[in-house]
Amino acid sequence: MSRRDLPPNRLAAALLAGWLATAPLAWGSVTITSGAVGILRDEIGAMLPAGRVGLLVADVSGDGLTDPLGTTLVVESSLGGDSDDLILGVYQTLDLGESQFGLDLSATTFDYGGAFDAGVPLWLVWFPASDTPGASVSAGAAYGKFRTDSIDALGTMAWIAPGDGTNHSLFSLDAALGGEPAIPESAFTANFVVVPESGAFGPILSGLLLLLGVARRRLKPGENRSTLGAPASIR
Ligand SMILES: [Ca+2]
Repeated sequence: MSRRDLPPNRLAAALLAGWLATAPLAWGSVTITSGAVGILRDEIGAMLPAGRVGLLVADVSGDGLTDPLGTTLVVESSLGGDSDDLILGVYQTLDLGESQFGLDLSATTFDYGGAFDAGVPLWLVWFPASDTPGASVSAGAAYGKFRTDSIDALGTMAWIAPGDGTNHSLFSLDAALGGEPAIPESAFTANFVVVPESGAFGPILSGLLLLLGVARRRLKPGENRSTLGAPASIR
């Protein structure tokens, strides 16, 4: 499938967006008039079905993304519930054409304020197991995150907050959807895991301490620790 195979209405919208991008309509907000990302995949590389939740996130401090444990999946919330990573848009996967699933970013509007201004990195974040906007992100869930400084041939912006008062189109597509440059499938795979609640580390830590205790008891004077058969991680 090539970009020529995208549904005519989406292609027309993309072309219109490119024209509108040259004509700022109003100061004080940014509008992504048209955009799409895909094909989005789960942690084993399988294409997501319809309805799975994805986010557009601004990393306001530019220090990377906070772990999303406890994030409420709504606009103006933040990753982890209290971070600089501001949620600008909440979407659900849909058919972008010929049963290729991703997110339609069209009609996303956001305002700058405080430390959030043009130039900060933007991110796509998606949760293969989440199908309910407004719900919270659970411990141990797989998620994906993506951004690039490249501008797709259909787009007018990279994943960087654009100038105030401008309209843009934002596309990042893999080869199956005709991306130029094509995004590798691995970049759209959910390669990250939400960390467990801090309490869940207790049993793991206890196990490690027990293992260290056993190793110490088996150590005789003058004996080399490396001969004790302890796991490589504690040698
Ligand atoms: Ca951040």
